[in-house]
Amino acid sequence: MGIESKYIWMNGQLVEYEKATVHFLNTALHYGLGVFEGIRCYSTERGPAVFRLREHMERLVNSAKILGFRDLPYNVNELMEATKETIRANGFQACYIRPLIYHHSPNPNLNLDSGYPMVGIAAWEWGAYLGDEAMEKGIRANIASFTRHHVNISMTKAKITGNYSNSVLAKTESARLGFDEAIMLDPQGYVAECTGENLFLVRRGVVYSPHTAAILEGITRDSVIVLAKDMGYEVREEPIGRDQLYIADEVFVTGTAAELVAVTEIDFRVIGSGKMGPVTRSIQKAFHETVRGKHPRSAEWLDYVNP
Ligand code: PPE
Repeated sequence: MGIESKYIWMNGQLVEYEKATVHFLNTALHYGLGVFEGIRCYSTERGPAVFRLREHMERLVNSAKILGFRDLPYNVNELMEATKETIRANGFQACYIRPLIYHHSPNPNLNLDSGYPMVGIAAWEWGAYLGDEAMEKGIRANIASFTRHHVNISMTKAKITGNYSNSVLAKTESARLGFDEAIMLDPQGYVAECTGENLFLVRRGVVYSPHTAAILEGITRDSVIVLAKDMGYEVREEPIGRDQLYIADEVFVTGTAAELVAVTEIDFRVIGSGKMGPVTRSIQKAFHETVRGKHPRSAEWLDYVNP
């Protein structure tokens, strides 16, 4: 189960996997001038269904706007249709989808207006991002020695490819130290997010998450807040310090790739019972039901690939 597929959609056409290439002098490669999404398609009783496809494509278009692209060759509806076409062409029941709008310039320089946006959409069959065991057992995390982006240095609402060197610094450090994932603090020292996930803590039955000013507005995060409120939990979005994580009853992370995974240890401190807690478990269960078409919220959030 690698990242291979039969076809990648590129600029309006399905291209064979091996032929979906860009040139060495491409500006996206040299300057990190791309914006991307991570989306999941789940297998359901009504065939493959994409979770919150419109919201993901809206965020992609917003990322492009934040980076400074002024005219895109495709709108949200066209990008949604192209995504479903890519899944159908590859015959996937469940997959991860990676759209990318990348800059191309015949005359590379640091002015975005020297080039124009190109668009690709890939899909591949991808299992549990943090490992199969993590879904049940949870993960061990460290606080990264690298600071998350300042809101006026890199744009935190945009999934800009270049921004991810910050995540790569933290993730690599974390892995080399023997942890599963890194928690990143914002420039003021408050908890921001992980390298590719948002973060939640539970204390005395209340669910907390850092407010969105300095983090990516995760679509899984939003879904989890809705599901948690549906279940009657109080959810508070407010600044969180690292020591609040240490003494939380439960901590968990959310993301398209990672889905919903408990954090059972941070900086060598056991969180709560050291196992996935009851609140995390209940929300994880609701999330899994939702994405598989088995929850009252499914109808609103699933986009079926085969009409
Ligand atoms: N924060 C960051 C920095 C982030 O990259 C993601 C998604 C999230 C939060 C969660 O957002 P959402 O997926 O909308 O709930 N990270 C994507 C890329 C991971 C990667 O390794 O690449 C993802 O989960 O698809």
